[in-house]
Amino acid sequence: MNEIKTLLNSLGLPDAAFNGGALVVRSPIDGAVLGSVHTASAGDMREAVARAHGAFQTWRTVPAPRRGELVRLFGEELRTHKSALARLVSLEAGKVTSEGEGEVQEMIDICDFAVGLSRQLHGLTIASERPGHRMMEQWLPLGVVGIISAFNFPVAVWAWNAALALVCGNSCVWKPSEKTPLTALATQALFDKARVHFDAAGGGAPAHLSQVLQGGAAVGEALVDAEQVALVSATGSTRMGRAVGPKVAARFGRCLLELGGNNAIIVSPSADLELAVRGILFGAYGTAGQRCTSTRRVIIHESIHDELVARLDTARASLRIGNPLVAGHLIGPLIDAAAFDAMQQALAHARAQGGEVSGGARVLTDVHPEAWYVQPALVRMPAQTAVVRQETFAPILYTLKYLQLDEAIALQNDVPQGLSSAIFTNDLREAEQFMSARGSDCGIANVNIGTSGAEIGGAFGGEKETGGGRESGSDAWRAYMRRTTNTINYSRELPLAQGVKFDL
Ligand code: UN1
Repeated sequence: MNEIKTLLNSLGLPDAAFNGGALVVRSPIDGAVLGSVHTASAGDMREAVARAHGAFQTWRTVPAPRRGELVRLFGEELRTHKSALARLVSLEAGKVTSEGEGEVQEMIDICDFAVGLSRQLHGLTIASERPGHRMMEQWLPLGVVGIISAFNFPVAVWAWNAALALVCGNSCVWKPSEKTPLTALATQALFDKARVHFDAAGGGAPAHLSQVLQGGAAVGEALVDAEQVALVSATGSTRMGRAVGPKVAARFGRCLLELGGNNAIIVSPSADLELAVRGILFGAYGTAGQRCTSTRRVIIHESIHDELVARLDTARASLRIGNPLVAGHLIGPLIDAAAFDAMQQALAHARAQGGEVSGGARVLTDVHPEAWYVQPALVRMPAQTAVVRQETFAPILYTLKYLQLDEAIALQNDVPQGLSSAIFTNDLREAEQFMSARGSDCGIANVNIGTSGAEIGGAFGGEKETGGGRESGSDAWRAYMRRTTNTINYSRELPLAQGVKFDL
């Protein structure tokens, strides 16, 4: 308890911020209570959105490179407090130390990216058909951006959204997962610090530029329903996305959805099996299988199937499971009992559907009776049955066989989700086919690396039930701006387009 108090204080949170609230926070590491935070009501959320809308009126007029300076200062706070925030991510989300640090690094990276972007945000100039006319497009600030984030990347995914939204001239309102409220409060505190430094150096950032409100579905719903929220960016389950999408569409708001994945790796006969084993292990079992990009399926050519599955199974059984803060442990706990139940249910279905299961049992109950550590599971499946086609947020890897690449690609695509995918091959034709129009149907298609652990420089997101949104790098910033097309007449005539005559 003392450790967490010191940690949270060092991140800028006063005791009152994490004591005496209605939302009790437990660490998945050992089930210990970390604190209790205050929750908001739907009414509070509506008021927060109104304040954010006020902040937007000012912020949109601040030059974009100045807005970038605020994000740069925030990135500096993240650098200074990287290890403390990473430790909090481990305590609250159960990530092993290196992955907790990687999560904060991902926040720093997107800040850097956004700072560079703040001097660009460029539109096109377009040739006009009329003499003495010029056409161009501009990208202008959009409004209030609502961010709903999940427990598994409790702060990085918010940062992808917030860093871009802020340089684009928007204000943000954040509804984090109820499972990870402390990392959200700490991140907000670091942002507030950056804002104080920004003000000291000239200022211009309104008070309610970024706010965080804790609570359950009702609070999230108030955010989704608020007319003044121009863009709702939501990360979570497909079920959540199905609830959010139509509500935002009904009021003609914009939605950016990052939902479930059911990511596969194809391993072809020419693959470097050493690389493939490492890529598959990290993808399937890293973060205890709790990434939206986690590898859920491996589709292996018949000629190497038995050898690769045996190697994977041996390596799987040797992965060190335990307290994620202890050096050397690679697999931390599942987030909670519900995650464990879902995993066991999926394994039961897999057995009933012909699967042969290795691992999957609960472990470390003697040391951590109130936590949910599991052996990673490998399931040899006879076919891509119903359970394989669904996303289970746990370390389960289903293995499947193929003979022809077309068949492997068809299997890879024959799931409702379309986030990430990969092929391990040294055959150029196979690699190119996999990435082509008749290849993977996912938003991410990798060659000789796994499905998870994307860099921030690329656009991140996927198709089908994954929701279609793109966040993070490339031109994902455009989702946070509105486009205007401008036609300017600098002649003394008024020619109409398409040769239309309307002479008086
Ligand atoms: C998520 O699991 O919601 O590509 C995001 C990755 C990370 C982000 C995952 N950079 O695995």
